[in-house]
Amino acid sequence: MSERLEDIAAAMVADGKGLLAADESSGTIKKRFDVIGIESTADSRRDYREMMFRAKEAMTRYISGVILYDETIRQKAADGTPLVDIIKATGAIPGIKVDAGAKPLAGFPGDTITEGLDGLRERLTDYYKLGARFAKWRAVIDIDVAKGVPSATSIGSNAHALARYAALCQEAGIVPIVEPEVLMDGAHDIGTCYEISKATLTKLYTELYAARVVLEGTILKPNMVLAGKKSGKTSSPEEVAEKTIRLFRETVPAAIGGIAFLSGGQSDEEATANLNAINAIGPHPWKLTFSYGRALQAAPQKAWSGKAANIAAAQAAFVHRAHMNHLAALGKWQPELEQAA
Ligand code: 5MM
Repeated sequence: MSERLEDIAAAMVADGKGLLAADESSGTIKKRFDVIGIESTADSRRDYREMMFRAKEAMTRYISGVILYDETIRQKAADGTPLVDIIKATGAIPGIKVDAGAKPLAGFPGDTITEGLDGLRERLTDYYKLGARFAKWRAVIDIDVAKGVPSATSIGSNAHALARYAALCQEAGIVPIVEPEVLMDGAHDIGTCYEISKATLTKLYTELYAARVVLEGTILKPNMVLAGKKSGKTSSPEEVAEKTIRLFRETVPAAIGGIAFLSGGQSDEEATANLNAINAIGPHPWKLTFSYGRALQAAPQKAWSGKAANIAAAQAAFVHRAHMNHLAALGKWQPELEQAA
């Protein structure tokens, strides 16, 4: 495969394929395993992820790349094959989460700043040698309007950190996924999500330009424009699509390599229906696909439940969700396909 940043970025969003976000940090994967009653150990995490990476139909037809966690990129499968080699053999590209998590922003209660820039240049060199050709950094922007969250300082600091991260990635020959996640956890309405996402993306691209990041060699991983979960409102896919695309047309340069959404706590089918509606109102200046964690993994996780005997069923559940999202990335998904399965 070409090593040019713009070619790697293009491959990440090509042909209706999307990304599997399997980069849960140890704390997050433990929470997921708690739900299915599985102890989180290095071996159980390995077995679970190996199950997905060996789901050949999903990996060869629907998944363009996998975002890994530091532990996983160094792990070997039960038979001794490095997990990275299993991914590469399917034609998918290995990637790596390089941020060190969102921490409280001093002086701004309720806001966070994502850490991880110290020593990043050296870590990227190491990850390149381990096979990573793209990376991910997630900034977290919560919304609580009554409390003044997010502050302009939080948006500015996070955008600046994303730009410094992106520039370091490109220096190392690695495509940066820039993820400024405006959370859907709050009680806000869809219009507020739109405004906060607009302020965030505007600042992000100002910082990326200032840092001399080559936009063609980047992927944006954004939230969709949605009402907050605690608002009790669910926006229709048509409204989500219209507002999300309007937002991007106002703020996201056509030059970027592509867009791969996070699912952010939407149900599996909601995340698919919204992505489909977004692509159905195209053509758009960018490819728009998925980089889902929960919306791709919830079903296979439940089906697997830590038992070797369930591997085939779990892989089938993963293939199904990957297939549905592949169709949505092409604007060709229909709800009946879920029932049929
Ligand atoms: C898979 O979860 C990722 C890692 O989260 P932590 O660092 O908190 O463990 C997360 O960044 C994920 O890649 C994105 O949020 C997208 O995942 P969802 O579940 O929102 O699609």
